[in-house]
Amino acid sequence: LILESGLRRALVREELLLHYQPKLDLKTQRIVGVEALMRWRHPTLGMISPAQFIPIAEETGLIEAMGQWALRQACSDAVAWRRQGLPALQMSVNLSPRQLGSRTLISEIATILDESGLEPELLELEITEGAVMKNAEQAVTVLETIRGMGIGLAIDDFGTGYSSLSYLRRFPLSTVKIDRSFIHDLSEDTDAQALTDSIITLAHGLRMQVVAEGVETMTQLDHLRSRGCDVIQGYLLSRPLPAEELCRFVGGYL
Ligand code: G
Ligand code: G
Ligand code: NA
Ligand code: MN
Repeated sequence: LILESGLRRALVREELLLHYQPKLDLKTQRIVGVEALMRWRHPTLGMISPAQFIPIAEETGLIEAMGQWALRQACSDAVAWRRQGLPALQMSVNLSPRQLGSRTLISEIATILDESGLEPELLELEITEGAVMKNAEQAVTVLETIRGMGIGLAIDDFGTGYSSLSYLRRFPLSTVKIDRSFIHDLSEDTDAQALTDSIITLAHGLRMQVVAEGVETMTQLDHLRSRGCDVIQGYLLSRPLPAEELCRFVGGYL
């Protein structure tokens, strides 16, 4: 309850911020994009993890305003980095189930792209299976509209929900993100290897790009590269960074 009332004020008091975690293309060895991850700097409690406040924001509906803020901030940071001379990076932003169900989502995205000047091809939205399951029919229509605008669509935490396979066919996805629980078990667990290998083959068969999240070791990276995984994200490369640090990280990587 304390968090809920605090969250209502967090937006206006500018206590929310975004950190950015870089993604590495395994074929070109270049940073190709970043995922925007929300943070809440509470005036007395300090940094609060999204794992704690996103569920509350989702329940109370505050996520709609927060998500809109995050999208606007992320697009504007992406354009600012370009102006500072960084190469074009794809900006990935998480979309919650509630946002996906919002009637105004499409017009909000269009307005934010227009105002920021970010090319739609450089934006990607990350959704979870739970989000599309809530109202599959409506979701297909919304997702097709988003793809029609040229925006990328990633399915997040893939492999942890239900009916994964049918969703891969029904939804116009461009990217599959393998859940980090599979990546974590890659080194010792042959079942995790079999699952990871299958997801990569399946996604490529459906002409989707594969991102592995939560990559922490070279062993994991080597396995993923040998299986043709396209992109990795995780502490091995970098933790999520504040905007200026991300800018320096990418600059130093070139
Ligand atoms: O950054 P961290 O690993 O602590 O994130 C925890 C969870 O919060 C993850 O599942 C992540 O997807 C989610 N999350 C982080 N930022 C956002 C956001 O801007 N919007 C939504 N909907 N979820 C987010
Ligand atoms: O659900 P989602 O994929 O959006 O969650 C992203 C979360 O995972 C972020 O909170 C981020 O801080 C965390 N994360 C990013 N890289 C790693 C990693 O290599 N290992 C672990 N354990 N968590 C990570
Ligand atoms: Na995500
Ligand atoms: Mn994820």
